[in-house]
Amino acid sequence: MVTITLNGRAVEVAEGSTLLEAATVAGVNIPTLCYLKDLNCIGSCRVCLVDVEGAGLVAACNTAAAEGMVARTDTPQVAAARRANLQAIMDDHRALCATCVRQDTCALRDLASRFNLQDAGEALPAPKPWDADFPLQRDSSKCIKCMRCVAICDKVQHCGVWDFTGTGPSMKVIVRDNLPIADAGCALCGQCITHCPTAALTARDDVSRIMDAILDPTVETVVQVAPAVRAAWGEGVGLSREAATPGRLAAALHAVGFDKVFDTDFAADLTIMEEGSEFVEFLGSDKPRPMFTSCCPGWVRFVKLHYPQFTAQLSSAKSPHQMLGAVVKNTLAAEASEAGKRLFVVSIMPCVAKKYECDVPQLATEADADVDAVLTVREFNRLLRMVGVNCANLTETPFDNPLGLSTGAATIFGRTGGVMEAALRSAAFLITGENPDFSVCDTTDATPETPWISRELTVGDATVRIAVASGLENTAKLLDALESGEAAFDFVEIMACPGGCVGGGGQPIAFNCELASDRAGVLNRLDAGDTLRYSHENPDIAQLYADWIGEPLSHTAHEWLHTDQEM
Ligand code: HC0
Ligand code: SF4
Repeated sequence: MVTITLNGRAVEVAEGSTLLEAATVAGVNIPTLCYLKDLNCIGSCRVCLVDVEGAGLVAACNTAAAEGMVARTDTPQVAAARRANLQAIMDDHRALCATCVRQDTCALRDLASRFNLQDAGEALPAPKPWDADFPLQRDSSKCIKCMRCVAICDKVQHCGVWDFTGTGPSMKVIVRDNLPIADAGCALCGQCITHCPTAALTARDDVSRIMDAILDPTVETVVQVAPAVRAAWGEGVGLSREAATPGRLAAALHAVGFDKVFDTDFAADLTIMEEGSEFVEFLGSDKPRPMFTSCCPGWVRFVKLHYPQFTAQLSSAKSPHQMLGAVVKNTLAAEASEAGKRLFVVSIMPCVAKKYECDVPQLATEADADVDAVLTVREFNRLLRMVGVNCANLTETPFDNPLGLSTGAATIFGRTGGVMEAALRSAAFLITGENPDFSVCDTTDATPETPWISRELTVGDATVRIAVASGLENTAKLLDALESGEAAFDFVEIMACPGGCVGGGGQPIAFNCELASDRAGVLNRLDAGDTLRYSHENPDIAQLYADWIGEPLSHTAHEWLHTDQEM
């Protein structure tokens, strides 16, 4: 341990701590822009300056706290130096705050107001054009060169999409090798968006398309919400975790004007029926191990772009929201058409890659594209604010039926390990005829910090080796271990975003605050409190099979719910 004096008070911290970490221990706030814990401690924004006796002004994020050091954060000189550095950043930032999608969550705007800055670079030139169709959008005139996107994409997500050229004032963040973004190996996880302090990186905005559909009298709008949305949607509209219930979420979706409000959780149960049955067949086959889950489109893009040798091992099951879209388009179109309408399916997702997934042509069925448009949770929050929905006053309502009832197994899809846990609950039943104990399938120890977790389970006569990973750097480590033979599994769940969809790139943004595990707790509590906790016990799923699909892996199931991953 070392002891320093910070603002006149003794603070004891672990050896190797930075001044910024020491300040956190002492409860002293130091503003930051470029700092990203353990990933980007480069002191480039110079907003975290502190005054160290004998050394002068230094960046707190990359200066070690040394024994006997005396430092101050609370002098007018420190404030003036931070303010001057902020002004320089602001002068080079095209500040269009009035219409900016990040106006409530911009770390630069927050500090500009806190440091009483008067002028900004509104008059700067517009940026170079960007691929307007790509789900990840960039406005280089808002980039403050903090390098957080470079760090997160390279060190956490293994994609290395971002790079920089030049030095000093002419330094610029660019797409690696100046490639078009569509060719740069981007998995579309959206982590660079949620870790950008400004609106330099955003998701493509599809709110206007959805408004047009809602207002069109010839369109019947059908909306569905992903498992992880229920854990986070309230953050963007000021609702506490307790108030942001699934019932209030369903009411909010009706309030913005959607005609039918269904739940992706229903289709998560359907996915388990299909993928669980596929896995039981796979176990009895001599196909190469392991089988991988395929419901996360960031992961599917990543494997196809970076580890194509594993593509053939993806489950053929479509992701739940694509399955729900296919079921809606195949079972409800006739009724809508009799009423003179066409169906328009919208998915509210914690994810940016789903915007790409819904446009993949081979996922369409004969009836139509499964899903017509995807909104992130942030866009949904904007829609709620635009329509003026007072979410706190909404009376809770159930999701519409028959595609609205779900089990706790489906709810936990939204956190890392949840798909595996839900699949094991039902695969064990399919093999033994009995429901397994929940503790046998428990994956709650899967975290973004562990490269992967693994188990060896006995199911009937079979031994099943499973692994779960989230975050694409962790995923790359696992794939490398599988390739070298250092690890061997039968079934592997991958989620591209650290912590799974709860930490998704389409979730509400909280600067320098990782909320995935807190949100996972919401899903775990919903699962524990559910009367139905096994996908195969969802009565409406049984009805869907009886009325339309026959049985898992039937011809219709293949037509509607599966795809050829190698296409
Ligand atoms: Fe997920 Fe999904 S669990 S990918 O994280 O499988 O986005 O929440 O909707 O489709 O259900 C995201 C979340 C989903 C899908 C589900 C899967
Ligand atoms: Fe990298 Fe993900 Fe951003 Fe793509 S979306 S550039 S993979 S962090």
